[in-house]
Amino acid sequence: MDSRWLWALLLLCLVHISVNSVDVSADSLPIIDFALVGQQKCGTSSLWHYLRKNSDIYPLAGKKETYAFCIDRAAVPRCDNLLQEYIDKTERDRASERAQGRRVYLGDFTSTHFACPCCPATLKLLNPGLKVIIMLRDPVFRAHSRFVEQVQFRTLNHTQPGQPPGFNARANTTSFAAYVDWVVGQTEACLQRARAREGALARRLTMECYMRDHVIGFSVYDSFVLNYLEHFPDKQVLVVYMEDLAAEPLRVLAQVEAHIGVPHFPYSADDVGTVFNAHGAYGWGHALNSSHPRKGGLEWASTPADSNATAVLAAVERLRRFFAPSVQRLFALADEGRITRVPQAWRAIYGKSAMLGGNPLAALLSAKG
Ligand SMILES: *[C@@H]1O[C@H](CO)[C@@H](O)[C@H](O)[C@H]1NC(C)=O
Ligand SMILES: *[C@@H]1O[C@H](CO)[C@@H](O)[C@H](O)[C@H]1NC(C)=O
Ligand SMILES: *[C@@H]1O[C@H](CO)[C@@H](O)[C@H](O)[C@H]1NC(C)=O
Ligand SMILES: CC(=O)N[C@H]1CO[C@H](CO)[C@@H](O)[C@@H]1O
Repeated sequence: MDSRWLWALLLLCLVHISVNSVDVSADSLPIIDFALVGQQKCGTSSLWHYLRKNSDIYPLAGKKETYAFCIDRAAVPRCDNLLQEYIDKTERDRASERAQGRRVYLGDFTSTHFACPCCPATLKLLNPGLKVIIMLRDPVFRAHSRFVEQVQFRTLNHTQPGQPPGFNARANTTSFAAYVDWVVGQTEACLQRARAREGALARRLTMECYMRDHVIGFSVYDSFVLNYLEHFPDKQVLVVYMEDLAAEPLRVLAQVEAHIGVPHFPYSADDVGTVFNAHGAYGWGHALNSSHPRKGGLEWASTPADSNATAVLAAVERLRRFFAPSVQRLFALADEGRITRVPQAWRAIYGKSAMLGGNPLAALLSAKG
């Protein structure tokens, strides 16, 4: 036989072996493997950057924030976007993996899909076996962090075109204390109307109240966590905490990888030494490196309009009392083994006995001077 034929035969065999070593045919893989759904300002950017070291993980469309079913600063999600367009994107990504003969774990990284009543049902349509990841952070610190960011971006009172206004839209202030007064008042009035209804409608209206403010409402986690748990079995929903990611990044990364089912990547200490979008340093060019001490999410950049420390502390205490019932419902979910154990520090701030005493956040904040 002509040697060219032999070579061709050999090549065919090799191609056959490599194609069959990993089953990457389109219909054997889910449309999407996992979704990191949020919450904003809870360390999702850091987690995203760390996970990108693992080449078996691929973010949908190669980016963070697809905003597929809910955009930023929107009081209403858009789960009625064309699903075929979403599927087309995933198929393009799958095709490029296939070209490399690799089984890549495709994930949607969008931090606005958490505070979104219709998102779990939509994501479940795409993959009933979806692995969901939720990142949370101390709610008062998250709210303050989002406030500082929005003041810095000058977008606090912005509303997306065509959207009903959030409570933020009329908050023409750059003072955190004034903002808390305004939004907590609005939210409480909204909740009172929601609670006059019953069952699923009351739960839905409650979520709508929280959706109307991405600074304070988005820090009320329990109803959004429960919304995901209503649509997916508990074991498909992993809750992780920014405080834990800061304290033990390697352990949390291993936990997330095991949840996705992706092979573990051996991250080095350097890989996880960078904190993204930390206060006052937004954008990729401003990542804080490991020479900055980690505070585990308890960063507090003061706002110029808040020179009255007494007023700030009063606002913080009002928020702590506003968030406590929601945080206590997370404690209950954790105690029942339905979600990951909540950071111990949260119990000292929002636990039932902590609520009987003075504000433990006051000491924390004045220590920061
Ligand atoms: C937003 O607030 C700023 C002041 O902080 C004000 O100048 C601007 O007009 C406001 N925009 C809207 C849309 O209310
Ligand atoms: C980390 O940041 C500090 C201060 O911004 C800078 O001086 C240092 O060169 C940075 N180190 C690395 C490894 O980027
Ligand atoms: C600071 O805020 C407190 C509480 O809101 C208020 O009672 C006090 O008058 C304020 N002080 C000044 C100097 O504005
Ligand atoms: C919510 C709020 O503080 N609104 C204020 C916006 O500014 C006008 C006057 O400029 C006040 O009258 C509103 O109370």
